[in-house]
Amino acid sequence: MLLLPLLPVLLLCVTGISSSKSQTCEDALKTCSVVACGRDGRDGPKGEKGEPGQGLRGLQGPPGKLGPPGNVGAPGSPGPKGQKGDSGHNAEIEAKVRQLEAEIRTLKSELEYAKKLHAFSMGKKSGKKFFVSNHEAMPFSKVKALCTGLRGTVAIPRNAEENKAIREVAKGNAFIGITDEVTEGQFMYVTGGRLTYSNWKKNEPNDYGSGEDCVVIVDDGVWNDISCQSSFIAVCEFPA
Ligand code: MAN
Ligand code: CA
Ligand code: CA
Repeated sequence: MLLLPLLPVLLLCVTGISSSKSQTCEDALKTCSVVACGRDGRDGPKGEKGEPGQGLRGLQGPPGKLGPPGNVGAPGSPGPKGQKGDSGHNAEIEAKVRQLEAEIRTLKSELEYAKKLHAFSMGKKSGKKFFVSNHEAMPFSKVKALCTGLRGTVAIPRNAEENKAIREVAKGNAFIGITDEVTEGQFMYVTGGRLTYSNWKKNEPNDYGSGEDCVVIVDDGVWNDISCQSSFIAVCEFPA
């Protein structure tokens, strides 16, 4: 009952406080002789979103960061067939081949020179066949094998000149490449064919004793038929 006469003053003070937001309750105590100071009330509910502003739209910003890579796609269809490639080459091997080719050319040249020198030293005449002997006596079969092994044939005189040459090369009695081993009495060249030249000694061939099927060049170049198993000097022949 005691506060009742003060109510108008209290109301004035409350009205005064509420009219100035910056005025605290303590401030109100300075102006009001009577005031009741309590705790602040709770916050009110949030207001509704306001209308969009009326200002100008801002400039577009820079592009954002690159996103993460996508999944690997399915394989594409095969492309068209390419052109044929270069044949493989190896510079090192090619250089070696050129070096070997050069060495072969040098060796061929050296061999030609050595052959010419050898033929000259053996008295070979240009365009004439060439006779060679080691002056060793042996059976006819050995003479054939020796000459074949030297890539030649048993010496055959086809004319008087060659007959003389063989005799001079042999420096003794030598077998020549003529026999009647196939048909008795029918002398043939070991390289094939019937005789086109002969130089038989008087009364030869006589197929003496158990038979004579080989031919030896004797004395001054005349021929005698003789046993193929007997031994005479080997003379080989090489082409002109
Ligand atoms: C004599 C002649 C030749 C024969 C020889 C065989 O010299 O009858 O015809 O070839 O003997 O040693
Ligand atoms: Ca005979
Ligand atoms: Ca004889």
